[in-house]
Amino acid sequence: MTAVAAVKAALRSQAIETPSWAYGNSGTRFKVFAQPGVPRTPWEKLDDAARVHEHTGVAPTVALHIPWDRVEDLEGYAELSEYAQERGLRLGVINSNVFQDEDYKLGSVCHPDPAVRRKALGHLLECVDIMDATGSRDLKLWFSDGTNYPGQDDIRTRQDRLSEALHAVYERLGTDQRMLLEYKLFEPAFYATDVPDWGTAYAHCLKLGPQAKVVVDTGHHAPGTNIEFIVALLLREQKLGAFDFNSRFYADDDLMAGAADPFQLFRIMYEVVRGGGLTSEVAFMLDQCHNIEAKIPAIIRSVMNVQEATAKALLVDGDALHAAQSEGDVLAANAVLMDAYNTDVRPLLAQVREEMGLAPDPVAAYKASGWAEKIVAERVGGTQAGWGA
Ligand code: LRH
Ligand code: MN
Ligand code: MN
Repeated sequence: MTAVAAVKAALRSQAIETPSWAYGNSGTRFKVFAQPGVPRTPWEKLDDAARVHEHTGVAPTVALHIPWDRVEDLEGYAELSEYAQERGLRLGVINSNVFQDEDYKLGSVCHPDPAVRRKALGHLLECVDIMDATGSRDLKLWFSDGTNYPGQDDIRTRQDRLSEALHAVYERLGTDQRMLLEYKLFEPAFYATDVPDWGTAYAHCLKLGPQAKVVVDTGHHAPGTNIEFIVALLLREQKLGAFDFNSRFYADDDLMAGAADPFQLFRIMYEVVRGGGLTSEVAFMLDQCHNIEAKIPAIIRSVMNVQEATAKALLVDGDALHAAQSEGDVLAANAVLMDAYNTDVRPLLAQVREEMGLAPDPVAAYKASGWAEKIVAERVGGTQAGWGA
């Protein structure tokens, strides 16, 4: 296989997971600008996700968020999974949610009250039941737990409580299932977050075992953090389970992946390629909200941005880079990386799409499809994603 053929093959087999909540209305805490035609049910979210996959060819799975995508019972989830399959999709990561109930004011699995901890654990275990019904491999855990004031609760005891809950969930996993632990620097807790960084997540996952992996949400770091270093390290330790891709300018902005800093996304994807992470062992998810822009084309654009970063990463001339690095030629090594980054990969990706039987420009194809007009006409009273409002 020629080098270009190998790059194309890798791009064809790439899979980017879209989040159900990106299809619904969302906003900031100041205002939700509702858009006409947004999905009213999880089923309709899948209808929209099918459009994204139809035009990009690389977005075959959809992440659910429970309870935002709650259906009646476990049979309902199995039906939802069948519905997805009928549309050429599969249900992906199940995202748990222990951050929106009144009871969770002082935390969920780290709460001082054992009754609240039991309730939170009950939800996490219910999510594994849902994974059994949907056939999902991964459970994603993000905890809003933390404290706002020094002395508010005992930092170490909270780690013990966290560990206890994580172990209980781990025990419940089937042999083919995994749990993914997501960290976030701050928010909603402002003094001490219980899983604030990759190190904390990694330490817990290491103790749990091989089915526990870390999620890197690109919006969850302090400004200036070298995220690609974290990616390289986690891959090296076989502990990188997934990405939540999005862009940030300030905090957890959840803007379109690759919009704020495409160079950072390229550097991350380079480490993924370098570390052999471009496989199904790493779930490449988007975790974003589209507050003011049209949602479906924004999701398509985000998928394309991840593809472009991946294509550039795949184009890095490994031999030339290695030679320059071995010789200690700083400028030459940097130039090899920059050459790949500065390549316009849009024609290559258009070609890949055409070879897959797709239109070369997915956004234009979506606009021409009439789907946007159809959903506005047919769907009245769309739902809120449940996040950021
Ligand atoms: C938390 C987070 C986490 C949630 C999602 C909606 O900030 O990144 O992944 O599940 O947002
Ligand atoms: Mn996230
Ligand atoms: Mn987030």
